[in-house]
Amino acid sequence: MITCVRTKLGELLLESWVLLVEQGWPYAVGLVAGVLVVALIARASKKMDAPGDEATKPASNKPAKQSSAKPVERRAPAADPVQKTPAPVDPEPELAPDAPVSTTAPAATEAPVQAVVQSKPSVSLSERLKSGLSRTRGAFAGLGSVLQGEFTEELEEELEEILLTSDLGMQATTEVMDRLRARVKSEGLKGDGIRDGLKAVLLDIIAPCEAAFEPGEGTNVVMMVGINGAGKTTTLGKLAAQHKSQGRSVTLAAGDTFRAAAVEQLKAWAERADVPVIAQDTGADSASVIFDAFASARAKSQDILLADTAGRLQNKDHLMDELSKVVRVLKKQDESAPHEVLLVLDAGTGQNAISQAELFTQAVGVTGIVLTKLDGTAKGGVAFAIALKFGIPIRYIGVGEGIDDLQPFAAQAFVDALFEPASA
Ligand SMILES: Nc1nc2c(ncn2[C@@H]2O[C@H](COP(=O)(O)OP(=O)(O)OP(=O)(O)O)[C@@H](O)[C@H]2O)c(=O)[nH]1
Ligand SMILES: [Mg+2]
Repeated sequence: MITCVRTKLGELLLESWVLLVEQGWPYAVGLVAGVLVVALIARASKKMDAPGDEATKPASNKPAKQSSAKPVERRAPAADPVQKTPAPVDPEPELAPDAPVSTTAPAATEAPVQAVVQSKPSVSLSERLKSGLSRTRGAFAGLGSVLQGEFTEELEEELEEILLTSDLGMQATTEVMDRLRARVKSEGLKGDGIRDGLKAVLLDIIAPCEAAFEPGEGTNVVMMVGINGAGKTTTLGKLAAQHKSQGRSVTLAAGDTFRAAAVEQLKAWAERADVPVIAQDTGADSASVIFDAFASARAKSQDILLADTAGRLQNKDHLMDELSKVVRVLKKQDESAPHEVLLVLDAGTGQNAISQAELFTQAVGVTGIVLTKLDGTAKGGVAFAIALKFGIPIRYIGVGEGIDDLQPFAAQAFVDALFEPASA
């Protein structure tokens, strides 16, 4: 626009020069006055355009710029739907400085837990156990179509395959088949009778493992051991809540000093279960943390000290030695400590659980087993293999990530769940 006005002025000045020559000065003066007026208008319009001189910017740009500025957004957070996106972001930076280093850890662990807890009212624990065993159940429930008539060689083969695919392992499968064969022979079982016979054989094997831990006098130390990610800390949190609800005083010991954020994870569980936790920094000596925690818990006459430990592979000798050291130092305070060593087994790890049970028992004398993640795709068969080989009590079953998702092991319910029809 400015360029256009300037061109016009040039033309007018030229015309006034021509008039001065051809018509005399009065005409020329009149024209020059007109030119001056046009020049003033042009100057004024140039000032208005000045902020960027981008002639393409419409006048409406200014209000638009203001509406996208932050102060405007903060003033009316609810009115503008676009501002709902930044709204949830705001609390995070506010929270972050409050908590030390690992604020994100408890937040991350809390989210899924809450989700599971919220979904609970509609699904009972036994329902979740049944659905947790759905793979195994699928295989066992299919027995109906297999078990018809006589106990033939073909049927034996099919049964063997079902047991193997349900994670019983070769040794336990052979034992189960031998016992079943003997029953079929002595009782003349056929069809559905063979199914009931199998159920009875499995129950015979697993029933002796149904034994609850009964805390004794004084402070009972319960130590959680197992491989990485088996569910030790989660189970510990659930246990804290259970003991507390049964009227016991509980303290937690943050013995996993290896994994960054492990302490924060435990603190989050302590908060949820509303129990105190004794912790030191990551990298501290696990044995000394648990030793100190035991001394403190005894001084405060606590009923239960739940000690977390770092996950470790059972075949890493130096890591297993560290665990043995925890037991050794605890015994310096109380020869009967630890009163319970809970091996936490992810039910989905299959036959590797046998090796875990063997090597953890050698290192720290496992006194009880927790089978976790039975609400997932785990097959329950490994429980029978462990029962046959070690006879260690199975104390609990983990059927979810929520604080209440820990069931005392009940052999009959466990076996029944394996045989539940898929539609149940
Ligand atoms: N679905 C389901 N998830 C579980 C169960 N128990 C634990 N988990 C989940 O398994 C994951 C690992 O659990 P943790 O308790 O941290 O395992 P950990 O043995 O303490 O792991 P490390 O300390 O790393 O050795 C988490 O996401 C838990 O929520 C369970 O019974 N069911
Ligand atoms: Mg842990």
